[in-house]
Amino acid sequence: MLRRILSSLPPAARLAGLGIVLAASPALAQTAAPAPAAGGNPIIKTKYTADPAALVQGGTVYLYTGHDVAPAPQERYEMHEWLCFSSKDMVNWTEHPVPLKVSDFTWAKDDAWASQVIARNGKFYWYLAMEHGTIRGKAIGVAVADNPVGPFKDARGSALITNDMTKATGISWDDIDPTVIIDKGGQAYLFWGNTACYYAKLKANMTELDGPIQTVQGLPRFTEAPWVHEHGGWYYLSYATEFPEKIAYAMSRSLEGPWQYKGLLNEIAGNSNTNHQAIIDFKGKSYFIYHNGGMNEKGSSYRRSVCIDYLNYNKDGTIQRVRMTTEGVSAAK
Ligand code: FUB
Repeated sequence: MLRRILSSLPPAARLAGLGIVLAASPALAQTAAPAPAAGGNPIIKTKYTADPAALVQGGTVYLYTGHDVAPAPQERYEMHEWLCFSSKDMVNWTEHPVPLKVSDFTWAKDDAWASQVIARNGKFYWYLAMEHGTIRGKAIGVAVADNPVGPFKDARGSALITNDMTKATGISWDDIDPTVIIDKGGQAYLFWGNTACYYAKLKANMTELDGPIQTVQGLPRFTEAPWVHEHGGWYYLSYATEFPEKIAYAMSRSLEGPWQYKGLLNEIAGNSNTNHQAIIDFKGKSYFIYHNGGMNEKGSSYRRSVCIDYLNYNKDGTIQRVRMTTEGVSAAK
């Protein structure tokens, strides 16, 4: 019986659809593999997730991602909304209702690309890359909420960064991949870019620039996906390098540089030409959060999935190469 039903399916459905087919038949369900337990990579197994950004708030990690929805076998980005998940142990994740869509920004056209949320003065500011509706190219907007899971709303009613504000490259997609940090003195900085890495100070209201846009120097072969974090008195600027992308990093004592290039942090992530990392400390351990194209046989550079592995620092503050694993991390206590 099982053989007859399976042989009537196309080959891909025999693999991908096995669980669905078996679930439809109680007799066959007995032979089905048990549903995967929580844990292991990728961490979200119900939908494609990309471009992770994580925010630690007390004993909870909030994970914000893009949502790849391009149907296989199409090889193009199709992304209209951002997703939010939370966890108290980095293994068990709860999905929250979609907190934000491109359509929440009247000035934006499409492309819910990479983003990051930061907390300040009891509010949560979410910086997001989108295609601008009237100014050619990508742009960065900011949304605000009273709660890390939303509801978020456009904080300005206009883009914070548009393509006509940055001139270091001739491309129209250099204003993507925002990352945001507040230094020890309370000064907020926004970094972003593709091909060139830009940064600018933010006013305390977090919704306006506070000075000129500058270009970061000292990041060899910078492609995109900057992520800035602090650990042990050092600032780190990790970024996607070359294409297909690996992740490299630089260190500095100041967010305004000089940045010292330290080499590669992560290799090309399985089945995906992008990698897009976020780095956090949580409950005494450090984590490297990234995406690959490995969730199922339809996974690819355009159907990506967020994964988590450990990040280990050396005594001198440099970082060991990440080991991407299928098992992922253990529950944090
Ligand atoms: O998700 C769209 C783009 O792919 C992001 O902006 C890049 O970082 C890459 O992950």
